[in-house]
Amino acid sequence: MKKTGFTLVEVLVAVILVGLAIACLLAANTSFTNTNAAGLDLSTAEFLSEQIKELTALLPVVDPNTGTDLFGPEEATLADYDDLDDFDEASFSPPINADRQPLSNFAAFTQQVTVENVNAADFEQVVGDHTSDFVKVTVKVSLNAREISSTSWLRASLDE
Ligand SMILES: [Ca+2]
Ligand SMILES: [Ca+2]
Repeated sequence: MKKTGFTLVEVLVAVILVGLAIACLLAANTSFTNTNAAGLDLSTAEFLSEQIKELTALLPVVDPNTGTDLFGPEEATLADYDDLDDFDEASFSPPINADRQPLSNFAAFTQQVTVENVNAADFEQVVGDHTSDFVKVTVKVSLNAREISSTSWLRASLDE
């Protein structure tokens, strides 16, 4: 018997194989895109945490005028905040940069700041406001109300 072309079954098998290959490529591409997007969001979150760190780096830990009288903002507006605990429980959406300006390009992101005194012997242990020389600042960044990163660092009031 002489074969002159492909049988219907051979053609069908070939079509199915090509279809499977395309489906696999599409799936791989989608997961790559998702991973890429998540990486980009994390980089943005890191950038936004960094803005708060830079903004507060030069501020004293306690208010220059009233000292430890009050924990929290003595001033009415962000522009006048002049110590670290002024930023406790502050939430910025759109997020702000190190110059306290809103970053409207990142409007879907939120910076949530927490300022806590921690035990000098155990930085994991939160103590009463203004009862230690060490302060932990935490910035949580969320995208569309979903938290995507949390960054903390320490400041000491000893260095002032
Ligand atoms: Ca203040
Ligand atoms: Ca304050």
